Amino acid sequence: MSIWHGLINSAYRRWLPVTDSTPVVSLHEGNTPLLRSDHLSSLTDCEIWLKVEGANPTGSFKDRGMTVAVSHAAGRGAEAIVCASTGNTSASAAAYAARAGITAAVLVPKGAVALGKLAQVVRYGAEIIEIAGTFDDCLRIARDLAAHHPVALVNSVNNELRLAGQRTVAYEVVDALGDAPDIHCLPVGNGGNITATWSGYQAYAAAGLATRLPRIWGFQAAGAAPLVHGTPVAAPETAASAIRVGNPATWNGAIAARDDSQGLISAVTDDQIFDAYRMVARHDGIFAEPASAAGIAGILDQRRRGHLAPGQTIVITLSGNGLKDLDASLRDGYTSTPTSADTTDVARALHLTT
Ligand code: AN7
Repeated sequence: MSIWHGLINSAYRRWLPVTDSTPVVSLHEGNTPLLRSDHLSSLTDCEIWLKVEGANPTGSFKDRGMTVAVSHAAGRGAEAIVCASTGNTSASAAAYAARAGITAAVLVPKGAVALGKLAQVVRYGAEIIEIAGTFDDCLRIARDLAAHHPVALVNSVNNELRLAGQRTVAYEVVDALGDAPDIHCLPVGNGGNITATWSGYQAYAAAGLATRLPRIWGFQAAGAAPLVHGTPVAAPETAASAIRVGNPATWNGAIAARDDSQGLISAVTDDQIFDAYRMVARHDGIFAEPASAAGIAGILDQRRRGHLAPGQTIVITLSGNGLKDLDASLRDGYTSTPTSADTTDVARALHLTT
């Protein structure tokens, strides 16, 4: 039996920009479950697989890139890393920095980060800067800081290290399914993950490890869909806070992934996202954060519009863990039955009459 020790210590190491002298900063990220969804498969007449990225150590796909970026920062002797974030990047950066003994500073839009992500950053001990602005403002400032001060930027912008790590999701999918799927769906915010996922498939196919390439279908929230409209959105709005991005930094990469794969980038409403969020928990047993469900909302939307041919193999990235955003789960309240601490009372509440 082989035991998983994280991406850099796995067979995927040869795909990563590390050398023997690069220290390994890892929380044993990667190797996430790829689960078949019986429910979504029957709804779409396709074969649907869910890549559960919320199973990563800090609860999102960001850990794949962060292990590489922070390992390099540690190898260079960096004392501080900085990132802008809608939440998940900051949680991941803070955790890997803690493990490396490096200071992390995270720039987040004030009042716009899910509480679980903030709670993570607090515990990992990062310096938290809450900016009166959007994620896009945070990213602009983080880039400025890195350009003028001795801090390493660990956002995925122009960051081959982060993207190289995030490519591994495609390798895992091909290795699990035996080849690339027909379609890979995922949520799109800043554009890094769609770019990395597509280039991962390309790299594997170029090496002869996959015989074909998937179409990449990316989905943005309707109120934050600059790539769909072809122009930045000044005041992006969606309850799926992870993808509330108005001016994606990896704009060209996202568009290239769409066009080169003969795929699409489309918008889904918050209602569609939240319906999908409830559905995947209720029917597949996977608690994913709202933004994560955009890929499911998207495939169902394409199906409803008659744009999804039956019989295809489809992988959907569920990018983050539902525990990160408890407000989203409880915002509509919940029903429960109060009882006394008495078995008979509980049995009656459960309608167990015999
Ligand atoms: C759950 O944490 O951008 O298109 O700063 O957390 O690569 O940005 C998060 C993005 C999808 C979108 N799903 O990925 C951040 C951040 C979840 C996310 C995305 C994010 P990109």
